[in-house]
Amino acid sequence: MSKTKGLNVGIVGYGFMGRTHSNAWLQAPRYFNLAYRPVLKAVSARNVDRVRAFAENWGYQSVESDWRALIARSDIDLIDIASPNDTHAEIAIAAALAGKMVMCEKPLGRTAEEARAMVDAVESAHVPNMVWYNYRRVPAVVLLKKLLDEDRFGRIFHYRSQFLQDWTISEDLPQGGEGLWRLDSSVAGSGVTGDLLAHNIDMALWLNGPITEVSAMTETFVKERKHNLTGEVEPVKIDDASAFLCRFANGSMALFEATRYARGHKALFTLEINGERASAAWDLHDLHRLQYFDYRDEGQLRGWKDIHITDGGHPYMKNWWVPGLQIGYEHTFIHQVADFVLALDGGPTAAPTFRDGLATELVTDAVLHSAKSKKWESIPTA
Ligand code: SOE
Repeated sequence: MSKTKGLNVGIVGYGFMGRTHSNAWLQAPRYFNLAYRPVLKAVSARNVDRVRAFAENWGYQSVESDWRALIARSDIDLIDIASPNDTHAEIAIAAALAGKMVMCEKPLGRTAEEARAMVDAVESAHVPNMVWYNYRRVPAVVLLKKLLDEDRFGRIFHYRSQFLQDWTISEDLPQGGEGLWRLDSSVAGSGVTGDLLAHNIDMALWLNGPITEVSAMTETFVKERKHNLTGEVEPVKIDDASAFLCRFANGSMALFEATRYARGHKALFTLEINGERASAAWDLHDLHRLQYFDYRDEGQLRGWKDIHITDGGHPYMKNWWVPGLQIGYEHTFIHQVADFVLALDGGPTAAPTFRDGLATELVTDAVLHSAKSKKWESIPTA
């Protein structure tokens, strides 16, 4: 297949994620040898002036002010959903019914129920689908997955993971509307459980297998905030912080925590895994490094290795610069596009699929239920 064959992309949304996705569609064919060349065909959003400016900046050929019009177009192959969470299900289901491929920003839906309807839609329509859990494609994390698959760790005892931020501490911060819809539960679905812990859970399910049961607690530290759309002070219904204990099917036990109230931390996504023979740790603030300890090393030299993941032999790195030079956040989205497009050309199925996204939401739903019931909740299969 020649690189001249276009993959026509129509994106919904022009916020933070609209920018990361657009950049990825543009850059992927420049760094990866792809059989299809993504074409930025159209962008849809309600504000016509702003959507035009966005289209001009990123090189979209046309604009639509209604996502339904975008889906109705016969010149669009793939719908990329980069709009707030309350729009995901309706758009994805309509796109699948129209026979379009669908890529959806995380979390898949606001609830597992919404996510399940989305899975049913894409699977009945047999359309390629993927959720943008981008952190799976940090090269250091992909290397960790490879080391786990090579069974270097032996039996896994522990997994622990956090996502710490501090941007909602001020009581004066309003909720709702552009940029702040993540604080409005009717739009977001939940607070940090769906927004941040979902990343930790997606990665954990991929690295360490299914979670069987959870016991959780959540807290809303600021109980009322002015709503940007109504102008009224309204109750805050999202979780500001969320923590849970869980068991994995492989017998390991785990601790997860996410908050927007950890003063000084901006996006500190961490994980550590402890096995019988080896341990590893990674964090997003130092994303190009993997910490690795192997008990089988010679005793007098045994210790934690700080591996700089920039060699050509490291995952994805041969497509970038020369050894020693790093890549960053935006590259994780570029890798995701590259893998999705490679899968269209006969490569391995690109995960996380919508069904994988549902598996994460079954855990986030159970976390929210457990925090209310104060009981252990078991996790159904996706
Ligand atoms: C929230 O601040 C947020 O932007 C999340 O919505 C993203 O998914 C995460 O990657 C960074 O933090």
